[in-house]
Amino acid sequence: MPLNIPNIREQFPILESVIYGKPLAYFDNAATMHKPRRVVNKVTEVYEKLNSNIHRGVHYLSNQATTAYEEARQKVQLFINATHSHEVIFTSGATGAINLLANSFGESYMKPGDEIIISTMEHHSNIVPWQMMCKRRKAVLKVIPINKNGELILEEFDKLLSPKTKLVAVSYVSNALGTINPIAELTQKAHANGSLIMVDAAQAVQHIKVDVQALDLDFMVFSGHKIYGPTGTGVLYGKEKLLNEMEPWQGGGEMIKTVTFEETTYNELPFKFEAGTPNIAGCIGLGEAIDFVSELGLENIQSYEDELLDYATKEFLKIPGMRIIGTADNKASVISFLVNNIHPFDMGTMLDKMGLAVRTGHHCAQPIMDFFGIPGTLRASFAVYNTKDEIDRLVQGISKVTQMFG
Ligand code: C6P
Repeated sequence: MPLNIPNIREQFPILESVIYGKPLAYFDNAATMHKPRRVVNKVTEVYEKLNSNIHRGVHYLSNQATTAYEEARQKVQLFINATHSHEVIFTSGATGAINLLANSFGESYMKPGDEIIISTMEHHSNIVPWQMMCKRRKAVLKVIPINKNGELILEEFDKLLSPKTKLVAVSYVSNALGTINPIAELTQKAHANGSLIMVDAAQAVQHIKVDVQALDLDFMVFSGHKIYGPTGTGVLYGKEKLLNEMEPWQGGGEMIKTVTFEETTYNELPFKFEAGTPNIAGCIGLGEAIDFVSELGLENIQSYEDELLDYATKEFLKIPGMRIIGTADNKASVISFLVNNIHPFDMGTMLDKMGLAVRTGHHCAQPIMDFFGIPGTLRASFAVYNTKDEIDRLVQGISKVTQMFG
């Protein structure tokens, strides 16, 4: 069903911003997305009408806040099609979720000499926590290589799998290249080898339907702020059995059943993994963001964004000297690029003066930049509120800067 884009844009007050006298055209959606008014209002409403700590009080407001928080968990459950709502652990973001998993999984399952497989195209958040865990547990980190289009080399993945592989931790969509990885195939191969899989869906859930049961994922993480929700929110999904087996990472309030100075017993799921007061208003706001996405329909969002990606790719390639980094067959709405030898920072700064917000740098994915032998790229990433007119302005802006640099 075609989306009513002008109507969608009206729901995002920030899109009316004027930057250096020019209307804002925001292409930094992979870094964070803007929030529709209903999400902002929901967070305000929590503070104005519900504010109270959850799962603790007998009083009215505490019960109201607890109900709203747990309803948000159920919205996430339905959105990712988890079997139980207690398989949804609220975290501070994808980074928080991966650190939780790396610590708990490491403590519970990894022995010296065990192996974990990641890929060359991971975000630092899906590299560093595993490196730290491998150091602690004397485990081995292996890396799936990519080809020059920015796609995983699956035959090499097959060779890396071994009886010692405990976990495969890969991104669904690369933030720096836009590549959509063949998660169903990777999962099937990991499981056939007796290994578990964790999918970093930080750049996927806002574009593609991620059904954890259909894909048979063991773990999955994402960030709320990249799916039109508040910052400081995120999710770790895990299969009930695995979460039950795992040791908690952080200790504190809410994650305990009983505490004495001799011993502590832990709470049941999901609370075992949610020590301390969580981001109550933020998580309720994330539930509202999920409603926003679900009401538009992810398939509608995806087909509109695919249209933007195709259009932008064709128009970008008309610019002399344009080099797109990440040319996989299957891509989400992210374009990383360089033009001639213009430094991304210079181009990005000049585009900013035209009201065009793109990201520049290594995008927290330095191994990808090393692979392509470049210091960084410019990156334009599209959300459902972007338009072809905005892309035309971006193309004109890039062309103008290119001409200025001769
Ligand atoms: N990528 C980008 O501009 P946090 O910071 O925890 O919300 O998300 C971390 C993260 C994990 N995995 C992937 C694939 C990501 O893209 C990100 C965040 C942003 O590309 C910030 S560097």
